[in-house]
Amino acid sequence: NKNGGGISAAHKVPAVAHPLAEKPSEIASNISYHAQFSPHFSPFKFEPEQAYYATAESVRDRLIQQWNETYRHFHNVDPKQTYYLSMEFLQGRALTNAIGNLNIQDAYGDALKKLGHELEKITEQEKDAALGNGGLGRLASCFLDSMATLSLPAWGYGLRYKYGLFKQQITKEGQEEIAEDWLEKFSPWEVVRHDIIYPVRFFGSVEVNPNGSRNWVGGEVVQALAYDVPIPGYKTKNTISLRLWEAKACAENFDLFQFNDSQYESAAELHSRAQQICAVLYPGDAKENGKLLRLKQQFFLCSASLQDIIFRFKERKLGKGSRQWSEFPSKVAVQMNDTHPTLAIPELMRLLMDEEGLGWDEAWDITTRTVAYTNHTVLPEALEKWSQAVMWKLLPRHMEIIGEIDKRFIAMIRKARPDLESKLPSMCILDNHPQKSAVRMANLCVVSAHTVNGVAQLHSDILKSELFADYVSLWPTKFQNKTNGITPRRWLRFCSPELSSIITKWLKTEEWITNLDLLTGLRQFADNADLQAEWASAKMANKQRLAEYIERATGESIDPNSLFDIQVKRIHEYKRQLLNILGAIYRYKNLKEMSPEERKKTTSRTIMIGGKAFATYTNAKRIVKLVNDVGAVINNDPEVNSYLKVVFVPNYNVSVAEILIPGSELSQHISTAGMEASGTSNMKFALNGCLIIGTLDGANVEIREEIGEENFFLFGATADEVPRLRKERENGKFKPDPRFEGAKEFIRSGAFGSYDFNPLLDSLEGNSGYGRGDYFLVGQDFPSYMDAQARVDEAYKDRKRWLKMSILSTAGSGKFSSDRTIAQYAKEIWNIEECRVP
Ligand code: NBG
Repeated sequence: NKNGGGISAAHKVPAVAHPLAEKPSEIASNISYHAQFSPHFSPFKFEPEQAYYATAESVRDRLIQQWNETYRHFHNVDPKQTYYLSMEFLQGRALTNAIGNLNIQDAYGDALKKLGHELEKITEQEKDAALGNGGLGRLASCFLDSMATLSLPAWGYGLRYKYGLFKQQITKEGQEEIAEDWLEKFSPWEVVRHDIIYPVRFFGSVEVNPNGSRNWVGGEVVQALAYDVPIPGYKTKNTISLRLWEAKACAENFDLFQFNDSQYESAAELHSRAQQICAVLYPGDAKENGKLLRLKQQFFLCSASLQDIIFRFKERKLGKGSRQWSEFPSKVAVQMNDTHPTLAIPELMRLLMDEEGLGWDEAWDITTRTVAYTNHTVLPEALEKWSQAVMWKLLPRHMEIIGEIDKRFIAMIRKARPDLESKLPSMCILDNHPQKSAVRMANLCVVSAHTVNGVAQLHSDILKSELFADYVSLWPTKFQNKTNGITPRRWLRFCSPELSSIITKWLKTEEWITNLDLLTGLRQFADNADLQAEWASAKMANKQRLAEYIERATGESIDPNSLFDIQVKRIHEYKRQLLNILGAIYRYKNLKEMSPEERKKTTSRTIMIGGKAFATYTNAKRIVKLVNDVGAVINNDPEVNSYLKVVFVPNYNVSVAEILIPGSELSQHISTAGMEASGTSNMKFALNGCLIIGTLDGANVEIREEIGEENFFLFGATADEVPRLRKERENGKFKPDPRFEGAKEFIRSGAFGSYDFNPLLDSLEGNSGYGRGDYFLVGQDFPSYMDAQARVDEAYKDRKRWLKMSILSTAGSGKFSSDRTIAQYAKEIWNIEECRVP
């Protein structure tokens, strides 16, 4: 065995020590025990893969102890609890995080050494749990980490997709999507709860009982089975649950008679239809049945979670008698992560009325005091609208309830606020447009939720002044801001141990890991030569690790002495990767025109761009192709490739981010102002001492405030200028910058190959309109972007100044801890308190 330990190590030490063993030798014996007695592979194999599963299982043993204690404690104390409903959780890998949160990394490192393995290599065996698309899903995962760390009584509820976000492969054609089978072998982090299972109905009809009550009957019923994932807190015993539902057909739905009659497909049909529900994250919804499947997923999550929440509420009886329903909102807070779980509203109404026998007024009072809604975007295409026809078919009882909510809302406006009557067509829930009648999910949320929040100050202001402006005078206190945050455990402590040690050394405490505001203590040392030297060497180590990764992933060798400039996020026109690559093209053109002497005076850069394009988003895929083709030319041009490289980082995901972010020096957050609700990677980069070039958009605004405007490379139009600029452009008043025209012309000339990039370039021309006429103002912002880039080049030449700015970035990032965000949700929206396991 090339790892040294191998077979003999795994099998010489069968005796299992206590699961909470602290000595490396005992931990080693626990790991060996799992390799031998929780076998998933043929015996006598102890390669890194087997070592990973055995290590994960031994860590899980520890978690299960704390986890059970947490359940018991919550049960006994019976506090108000928060339930975070989200269609997405982008968890990434769990092993490093669990070992780190339990603070046992050294002991596990030593134990694995005894077994002939290296912890770092073992952790790389784990597949990312990618049950999310991007920022929204990763935010949910950071929130869980903070809820556990703050010892809050809280749960995450999601779906157990078999295939998470696709794997991105780059071929000659550009991006190719490959199914990512994260459960291919199994996940050691989930525990199936065979006793937690609820029926969820689809289709059918509404039956009216003689007493006037209504019941949803018929249709098809599938079972929701719970899989729990432990979420350990940092420096607390509290370990909370992410409960993921899986869909199963009931045994009685399997038609044995048909099967025995050799009609295999129809006999198994319900089974396969049940399996479809949790098959993939975000099924394509271009066609009707894709839309239906997505709606089924959303309802499945809401119904199973609410049945579970109600079960728990009823199970914990106060004293001897049973609980009063009126207490429900003082025991339960439901947070809807975007509009995806909006069906929680009519489903809670239905369960309370039809299953529990409450009247409308009481059910409505309970529901509205329980649910809160977070908006994550103002992009029109992301605001969900479901066809009324599809909804009537799939959820007839819920459509009755939604109709009634709407009717009462309209009546209330007419009575209490006749001044708003003219706004009703856009404020009400049902859009009864004859051809495309729809249910507006965001309106249902605003009408029903006690609180609506945006995810950064600017975004929350825009919600109040534009998207939801009409509701503000009606419910002035309903709208709040909760600026996003990120967990400093995963995004600094664990992904950059070198920088973390330096911070701890200079602050003389580790407390910053749970009280991130303490980072301001670094400000006083920003000029200190010793700190700067240590800082530079940690950054260099991270850059080297990143360079090695890039070489492995792409074959491209990059120079760690060049400026590492990174833009990683989903590919979208509003995020303007196109601005980045046009800037790179201009830089290349410029370098080509310089003399060798002049070139030597420039700042060498490695521009890295990564991110996935939605499978059917053609322009986004063209951008991926363009970045790759530009890279192929520049990186192979011996005249300039020691001054500039452009690398497309394939298959960007959480674990790739954990390598890229610590090694970054400059990162780009350059969306058209007003369009990026918050952004969260901007926070991760800044926390890691990376400087930002960016627009006044989303959380950039607050980051710049916190770290100081002199440490932020600002450019571009502001959100309030954007409508005017679009108008001016439409009226032919826009005069493009020659540098912008030159960059586009260079692509058109075929300098980057024969692929037809014209549709992409054409989107930057012509009259304004969504997706054309340069709606995203790339040309408008290009000159100021290039000027900001020139300031970056200058700043980078001054080592001391750059290091100072880098230290000040980290020092000013305290506000962006998700601990702060979650503490605000807990206090200002959920009204829940710490419930710490003794
Ligand atoms: C995204 C926004 C980001 C924001 C995250 C998390 C959606 C619908 N929205 O700007 O685009 O950071 O949500 O709030 O994915």
